[in-house]
Amino acid sequence: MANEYSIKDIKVMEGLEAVRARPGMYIGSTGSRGLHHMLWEIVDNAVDEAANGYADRISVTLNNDLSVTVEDNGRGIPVGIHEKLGISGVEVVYTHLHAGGKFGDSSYNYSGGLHGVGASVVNALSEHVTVEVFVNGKAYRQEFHSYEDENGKVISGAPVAPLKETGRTRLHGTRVTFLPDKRVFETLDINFDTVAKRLRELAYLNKDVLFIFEDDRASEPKKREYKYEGGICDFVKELNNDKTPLYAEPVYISGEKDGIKVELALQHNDGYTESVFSYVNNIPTTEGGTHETGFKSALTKVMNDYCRRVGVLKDKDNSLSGEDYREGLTAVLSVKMKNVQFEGQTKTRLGNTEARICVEAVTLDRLTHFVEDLKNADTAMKMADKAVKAAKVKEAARKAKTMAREKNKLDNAPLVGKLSSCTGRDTSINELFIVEGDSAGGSAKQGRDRRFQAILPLRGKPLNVEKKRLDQVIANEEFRSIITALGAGIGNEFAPESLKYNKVIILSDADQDGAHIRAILLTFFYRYMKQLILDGHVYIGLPPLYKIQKGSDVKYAYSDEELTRITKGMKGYVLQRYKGLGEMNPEQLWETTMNPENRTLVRVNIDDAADVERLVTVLMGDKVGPRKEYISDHANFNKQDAFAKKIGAEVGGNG
Ligand code: 1YM
Repeated sequence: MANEYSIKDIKVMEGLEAVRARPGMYIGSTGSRGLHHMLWEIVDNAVDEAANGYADRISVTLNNDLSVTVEDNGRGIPVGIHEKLGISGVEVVYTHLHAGGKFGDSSYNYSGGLHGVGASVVNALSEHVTVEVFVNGKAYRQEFHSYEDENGKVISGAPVAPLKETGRTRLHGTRVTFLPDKRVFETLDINFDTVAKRLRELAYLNKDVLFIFEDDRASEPKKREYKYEGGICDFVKELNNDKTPLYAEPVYISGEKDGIKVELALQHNDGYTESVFSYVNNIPTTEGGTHETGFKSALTKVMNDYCRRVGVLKDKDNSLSGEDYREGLTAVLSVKMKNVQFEGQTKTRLGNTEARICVEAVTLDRLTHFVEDLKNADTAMKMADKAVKAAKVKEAARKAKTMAREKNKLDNAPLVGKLSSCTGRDTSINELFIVEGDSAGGSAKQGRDRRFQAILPLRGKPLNVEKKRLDQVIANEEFRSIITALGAGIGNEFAPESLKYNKVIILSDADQDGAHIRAILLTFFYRYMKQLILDGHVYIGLPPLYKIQKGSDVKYAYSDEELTRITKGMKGYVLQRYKGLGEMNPEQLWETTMNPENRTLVRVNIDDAADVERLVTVLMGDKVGPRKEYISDHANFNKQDAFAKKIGAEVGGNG
């Protein structure tokens, strides 16, 4: 296709070409993640507009032709002509890689993404992009496309024509439609749940903004709307939904200092777990960072001062620790700032020192005011009481822990409890199978490759850890044998470098009990060895559901769909449904579930800690209603285990 426009913009096109040449550098990957990243870049621009107070409605539509439309009701991308470049603001934003430091009045850029280059990156990696701007009663439109020139070279993101006024309108805002280029991406399949989950999270983090999500790709369109008037308070309430809060309304504080905006909502429940979810510029900081540190030290200080002032702590008493004040705490901390520095293994830890100073100062000031306000006396006292109890229990726990350690020293033999260790010493390849039931454990022990596979059978259901304290967990024999087998300690003392296995594989039956056991084990790892999951060591083994035998030919099916596929047109076969691992003989168990060549493992990864937390609560909390529902919905797992899928696990061939 001829293109009259791009000639004078050769330099610009070269910029976008660089994006084409190395898409990974700009959006991380050309797989599913990268594809979703494209959407987030455009959504970020709309969210910025809302965060600056100009928009309160953002919609995302997945269209039937696999293009995506994002729209906001803000000011609209500037349509005026850029002084130096001689092209419209819209065109600058969509073709100039470094149209960073914004065009109009330079306000915040909260988007954590590509700092203003996002739109041009999306354009560079799209087959076509249409930008529509509605402002001052007028509608404008510009299209961009990628095409092959005479030499077969792909020119990407080229304007088809300059921005054009197309008519009158009563709307205001920006509408962007883009079709990701199938020559760039391995898949164009945007995941409904991923988008819904993220938009919901954004709705919590940007209160009063309405997010509308429509999926028009299927024959039955789906639609979701999210809007939270309570913002992160609603988020905290939702996280505590299945628990028993100690006071009805979350504590909410907010403030701004040195250009950093801080928002915090917290509410204690009667459980023992600390769940702090922090964000910077709407991006989850799973690994925490300076802002969390600032919050935690301020909370400890404010509460210790309060406890002394009201006499909960006497002069002779030691101050309580931060952990005590955070027992049963659910909190959401959201910080908005410029020049964000991410650190850590997964680049999800905030590194900026000024964030610690600012969050600490704002929290100290506002939270002190809160607890000193007489109308909050009840809440403040409940927080204090909870911490005092926690401190008392901790002392008992400390003793129990020492005892457990002493006991482990005594038991310090290669054989830990019922563990059948492997013979090889290479911890980088060794695998530990945690197997439901003694009989399956026996088959696994006989069927395994003993050079690198160790077996730990579990008798019955392990203790439900949700409602237990660390000392009670350690006192439980099943968990103690897991802790000892892994050899890396527990809780704050977990030492990944001492880990004895590279893969920890949970093997349980494909029924409700199996799902429950799996959930309990994952909860245990999540609570007490989170690093094990973060480092990708935890897997779920998938045993087959059916054996299909015809003569000497044996096949296995891991889901009902697979069974249908295998048996289609097949005659005279014998079908066996495995009700449990115990029904398989050692050879079959090896062949189908343990042999790295054939098996399917699901790696458990914490993509969204908030989700696990919620899920875990539903499964483990004391409200039986939601739990039953969940288990019967999901216990029957298909090829991808529904539970694992829910917590963001990915299915991998043999891991
Ligand atoms: C559906 C995507 O891009 N909305 C959007 C983008 C911008 C503005 C408003 C905007 C920003 C500013 C001034 C400013 C952008 N403008 C620019 C740039 N929605 C979507 N809505 N006026 C309008 O930040 O100063 C980049 S993005 F650079 F032109 F200002």
